[in-house]
Amino acid sequence: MRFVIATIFPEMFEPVWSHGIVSRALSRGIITASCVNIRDYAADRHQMTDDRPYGGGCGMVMKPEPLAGAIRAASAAAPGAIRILLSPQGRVFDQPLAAELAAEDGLILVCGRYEGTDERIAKELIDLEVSVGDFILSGGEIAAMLMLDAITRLLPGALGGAESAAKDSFAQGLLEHAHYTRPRRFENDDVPDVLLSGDHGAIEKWRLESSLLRTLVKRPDLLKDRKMGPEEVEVLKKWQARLGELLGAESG
Ligand code: 9D3
Repeated sequence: MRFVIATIFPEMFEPVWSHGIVSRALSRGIITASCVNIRDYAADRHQMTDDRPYGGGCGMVMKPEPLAGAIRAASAAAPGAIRILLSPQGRVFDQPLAAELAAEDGLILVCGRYEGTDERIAKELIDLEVSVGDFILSGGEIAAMLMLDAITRLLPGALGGAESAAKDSFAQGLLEHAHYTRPRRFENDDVPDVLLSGDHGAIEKWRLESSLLRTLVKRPDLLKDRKMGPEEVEVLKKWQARLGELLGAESG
């Protein structure tokens, strides 16, 4: 996967290139990454990248010429790459979109600043607009970093264990089960016995139950349109019965 970032703040990405999974994917040749500085394509003496909005109003708008120059330079560096504008008006980024984008050869991530980008950029030079959620950021850079991380970890060989990404509970639409490590007793709180039993069948069952109950309590929206397997139905039926007994005792 080839990533090219168009930004006025390429230095913001330096810690991303030099840490963790993205850094390892770079050194393994799983991804390549470069930045195009939008300011380098500004024509005037002061290299301005913003200007006042036509029609008036407060705030500044990103000028079209430097952005167009930067996007064309990025496209030349990554022919065939999908050109993505990070924008609050885009399709909301989620795991399925991360998986779709991970299948591409190249991604150009265009980071806006100021109140917005000149409309003619999105119309002519952008294939897809992406938002990372319903909250207000100061620009596209942090959104681009988030996408870089989520997409890179899906690429073959990027993670330690071969199947780590596929096994991620979130990839299966559930939250992760609870995790424990040493010590066995921490501040008078013990690790569940089943995890020390060595019974791998029982451990898998406990983990599925932990995943399902956490999802039911913390993120019921995730269970809503998800088709469940027979083991999952069994676990939830068991809890349904337990709650039924409790409520029966309460009302009776
Ligand atoms: C104060 C200006 N806003 C009116 C409510 C409009 C606005 C313009 C520019 C809001 C945010 C931004 C900068 N944001 C991004 O570039 C951005 C973003 C975001 O703010 N939220 C979620 N995803 C993204 S991707 C890029």
